[in-house]
Amino acid sequence: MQDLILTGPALPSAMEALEKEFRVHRYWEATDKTAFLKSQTNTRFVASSGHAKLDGAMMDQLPALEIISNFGVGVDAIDLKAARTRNIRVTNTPEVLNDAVAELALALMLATCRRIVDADAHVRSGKWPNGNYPLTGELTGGTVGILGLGRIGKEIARRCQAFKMQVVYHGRTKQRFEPFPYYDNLIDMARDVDWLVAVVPGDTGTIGLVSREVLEALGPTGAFVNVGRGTLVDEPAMLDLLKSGKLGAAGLDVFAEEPKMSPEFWDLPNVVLSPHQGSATTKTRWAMGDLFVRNLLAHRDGNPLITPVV
Ligand code: A2R
Repeated sequence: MQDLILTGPALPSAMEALEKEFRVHRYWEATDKTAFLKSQTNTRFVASSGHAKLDGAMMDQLPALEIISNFGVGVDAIDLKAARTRNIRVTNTPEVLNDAVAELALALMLATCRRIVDADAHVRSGKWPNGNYPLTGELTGGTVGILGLGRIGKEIARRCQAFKMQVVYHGRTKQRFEPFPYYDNLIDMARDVDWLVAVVPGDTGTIGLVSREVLEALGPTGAFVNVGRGTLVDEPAMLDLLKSGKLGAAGLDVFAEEPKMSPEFWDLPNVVLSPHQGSATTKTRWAMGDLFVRNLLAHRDGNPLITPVV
């Protein structure tokens, strides 16, 4: 049996599969990380739970390392350049989570627009008999700008069309075969839409992409939804604009330093908060775990990687 370092807790189904095929060493449980890594100089496999930082310095402590299999599509915790220069392969779990993340994006849009969380609290607190709940907006007829019309972005676009919305998008490149209008400038798109939905990765020059200027362009009647990465938005600026009403509303699944965030978010009535639940369904997490393990097995058995990043 080969040795494998697991950086953080895995789902029971993935754990069972890993333990059947590898001798699993639990990095997150080691109190002395340096001593742990020193004991792993012959280890060729790393299974990353997606959160632990894997930088060049750590890779250097594992001279036999050949592959890092990441649980999740976002690989921003892994230094890909460092992996490439050391001939370390990296895999992720794309596609299998598209529907779940797209569903959550729509759920956040609906909850934000129809004020579902606040309306639920209104009923539970017994206020309904004293008067009707205030009128809300609706998605129908609105325009949504998708920042990142990739695998997940396209699923969000389809669902928005089903809600009778107009779809436009921004990315670094215009996609020839997509029917949606393209904006090469994010501020221009933000100015023209009712909803800005962000689903770009955290590792492709996206830090702070949704700047104060972008959010101001979205404006008091606009809403921002983030199911990508917390780092892609200027979070303090967003908080400031939500507090002053210069940004209408937000539905947020990701945060720059999650699970930490400013408690000021908790008091805002125009915000719906979610604890990074995009792919967190039983079915999708099982499929992610399956792909996460199968990439490791493919490498071990000399087969082509199923979903390589590097
Ligand atoms: O820029 P393009 O044309 O390569 O489009 C990609 C876009 N994107 C960006 N857009 C603007 N500025 C950037 N600096 C930038 N970097 C990337 O994001 C593409 O349309 C989209 C990413 O699509 P996929 O690679 O297919 O990723 P997927 O599977 O949809 O997942 C997106 C992210 C994950 O990395 C996680 O962070 C999160 O959603 O769950």
